[in-house]
Amino acid sequence: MGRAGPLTRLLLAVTAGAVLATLAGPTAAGAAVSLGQTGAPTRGCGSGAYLIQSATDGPPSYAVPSGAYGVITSWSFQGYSAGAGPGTGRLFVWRPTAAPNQFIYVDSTRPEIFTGGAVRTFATRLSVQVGDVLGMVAPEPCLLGLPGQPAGDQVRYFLSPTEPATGSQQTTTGLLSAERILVAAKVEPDSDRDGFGDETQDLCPTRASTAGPCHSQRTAAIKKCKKKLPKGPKRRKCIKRARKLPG
Ligand SMILES: [Ca+2]
Repeated sequence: MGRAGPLTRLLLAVTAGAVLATLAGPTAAGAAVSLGQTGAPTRGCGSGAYLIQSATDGPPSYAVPSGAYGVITSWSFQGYSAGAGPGTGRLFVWRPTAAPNQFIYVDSTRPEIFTGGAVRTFATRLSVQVGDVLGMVAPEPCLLGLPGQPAGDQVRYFLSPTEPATGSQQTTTGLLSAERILVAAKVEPDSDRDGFGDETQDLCPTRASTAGPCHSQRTAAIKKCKKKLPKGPKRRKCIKRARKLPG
């Protein structure tokens, strides 16, 4: 091979920039990350097929990374712009097992209506664990399967006339190679494991007992001292003790 052409050099520079941006970004501190990818769908998804992105040949990953994750707080999809129209679909989350063709059904979103040719993002709240992968059920085209896709991209699927129960283990009956489900999701940390994403859904990410504002123990205790005790040394002592509580 000869020297890298201008386009190759540009791509290398862009890639290097993206890597630096990633390293410099807040992801290392456990900020929200994006899973999967959107794009113009090119292949049908089979109207009732439960699709699972069981493997990817390269980034972006469809699996929840290690860390304090989390909760899927939104998901995105670009509707098909021809044929029967953009249609509807749901995001599913699956937990891999030791058997490559068996997955535990974790949770799913409600059906959402897509927009043809445009990416739409939908709010949701799905608790996930490290290693959980994205899946989808959509009657309209939702797969990317253009020639040249790496063979290591794998979508497993099964058909079911009724929806499986959450928590149930399902066996996939089909395997599509060189395919990606064009669905993306945002997963946020959930440090207190209360099922609310710490960045956009949980106003008190340090306490599992509430997703509302953190009530300061200190403020509450000082208030109690003032209500309970008349002005004097007892009240001052009470307040002094209360000031040592977490704010
Ligand atoms: Ca939380």
